[in-house]
Amino acid sequence: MTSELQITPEIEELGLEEYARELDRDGLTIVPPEVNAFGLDRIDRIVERILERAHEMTGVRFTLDEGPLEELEFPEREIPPEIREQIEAAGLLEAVQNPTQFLIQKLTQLDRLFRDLALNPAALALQNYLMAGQTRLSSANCFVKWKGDFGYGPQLGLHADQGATPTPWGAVAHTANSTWCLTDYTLAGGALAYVPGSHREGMPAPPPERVKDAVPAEAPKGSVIVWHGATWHGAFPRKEEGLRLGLAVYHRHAATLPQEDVPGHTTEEMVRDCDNPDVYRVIAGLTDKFPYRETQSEIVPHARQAAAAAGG
Ligand SMILES: O=C(O)CCC(=O)C(=O)O
Ligand SMILES: [Fe+2]
Repeated sequence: MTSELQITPEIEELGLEEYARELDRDGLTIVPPEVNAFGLDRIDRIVERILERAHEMTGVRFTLDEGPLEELEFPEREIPPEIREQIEAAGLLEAVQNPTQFLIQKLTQLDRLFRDLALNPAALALQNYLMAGQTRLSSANCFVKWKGDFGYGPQLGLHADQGATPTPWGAVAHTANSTWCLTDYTLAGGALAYVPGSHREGMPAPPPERVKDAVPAEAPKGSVIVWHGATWHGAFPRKEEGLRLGLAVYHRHAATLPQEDVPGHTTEEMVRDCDNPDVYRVIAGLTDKFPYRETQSEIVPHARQAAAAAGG
């Protein structure tokens, strides 16, 4: 099958053709640290900020080798009985009641390092390839995950991220993910799971039997995993001590709603304090016409000056 997506000048300049072809074929590609060139020194600084923030949010210290140093519990949630039955039938009760991960949100506000990560030219070029040049930020969240046999349950939580947008889907992505591996991604370590080629199925979730087609996205720390919003993915449970940290820079096509109100919370100060203010302004959605924030975004007519003078 030939692609309807066009290789862009940025893809060629950055030598990313093979990654673009893989995205097209499999719906996912892994760009290693030596190709994405973000730099492992900055990845290390990001890991430090994440561990600090995890401590601030939970009151518990985390280390890469040991995970959370104290036992954690989530606030109890009321689940209506009929929903609880559905969750139980899907084999997900344990995942819902005792997850072994949590999310740190709104990271582009926390430190410029996260804005610089979102500006990585290789990751952005692949996002713009998937979205025909119209990529914007949707959210930036870190998945902090530790040992747990259950994870997302027997179905590995397989889903397509662009499930909220209407089908039929086309080649151009409504959303797409650039997840940065802040630690090594391995099968036993709880790597991302995905079904190669599933972006062509055009369905928000696979039928249960397709879990057998899921493979791990194994990658060394500092890699960025880029996948189409239609690609079925989830994750394997982490069987080892320690942490798996995955930083999801989630993108949307300009015509799709963001998860975070990125345009609303991006200040001029944040834009100036990053690697590339002009590009950041665009991906944050600040140069878009919609949604407008002025009371009146279109021009308004008034009585003609000459007529007003003659009449008065
Ligand atoms: O836990 C994971 O690695 C999968 C996360 C996920 O579904 C996503 O980032 O869209
Ligand atoms: Fe997802």
